[in-house]
Amino acid sequence: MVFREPERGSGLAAAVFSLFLVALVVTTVYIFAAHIWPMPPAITHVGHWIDQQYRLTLWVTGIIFVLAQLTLAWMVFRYRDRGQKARFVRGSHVLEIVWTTATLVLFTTLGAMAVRAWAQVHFISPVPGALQVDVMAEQFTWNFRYPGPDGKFAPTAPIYYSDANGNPFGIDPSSKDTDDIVSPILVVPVGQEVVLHLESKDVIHDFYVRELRIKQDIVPGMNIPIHFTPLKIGEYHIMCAQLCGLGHNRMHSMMRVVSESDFQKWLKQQEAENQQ
Ligand SMILES: [Cu+2]
Repeated sequence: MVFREPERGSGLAAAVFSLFLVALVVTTVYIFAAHIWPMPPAITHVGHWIDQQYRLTLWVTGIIFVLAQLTLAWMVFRYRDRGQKARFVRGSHVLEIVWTTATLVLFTTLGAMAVRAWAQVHFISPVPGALQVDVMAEQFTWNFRYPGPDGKFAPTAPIYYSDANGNPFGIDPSSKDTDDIVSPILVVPVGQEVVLHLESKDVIHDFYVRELRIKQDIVPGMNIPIHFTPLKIGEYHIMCAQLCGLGHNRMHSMMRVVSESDFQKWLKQQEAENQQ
């Protein structure tokens, strides 16, 4: 019987793997630091808070990521196989308690700091008198409904849904309230709070406007309100951020933020078209 001495020494493999880890760290940091895919600037106060929170989280987790990966790379090389005998290590309870507690404190603190932005979107009600708009999502279009001059939404029912007849919201034709405005784009006045009531006719869609830093799922059978105050006049893309079928990539509309007077003008125009 021939005993073969096992191969010793893993210098090359350890060096290659350590270098790979270092390259991974450098590439990852570069992707974030170089702002290769920057977000367009936020146009709401809440959007700025969300950006701040995101930057803070990225810095904290980024520093930990870099330190942890570089330590790993160093360990891989430092403790490579040089023919030494392996040793059993029992671990350290103290260390485990320390890093579990540190992680807990870190994430709880980051969470607590995000409460302001989160609460502003999800728990704090919009101001009374905010502009109310109904949003209907369906495969693969968006429609927006304004209450019209009387300030009231007409009653709707699914049996009246008819895109062909220009009634995507299913407004009851027998209703006397016929002044609702239905539009394929969202037009809102700058500096005013807007409440969107999100509804879907068929599958789950997602209302996403990058500049608002809002991304909200729309679930059939639910009416989900979101609110925001746009602070910058301009045109912004509304995208569906939920893979909702074959035409998902076409499910797109625009949000136009205009001055108060332009908004009133637009409403008047829509009302006039309604009466024709
Ligand atoms: Cu969709």
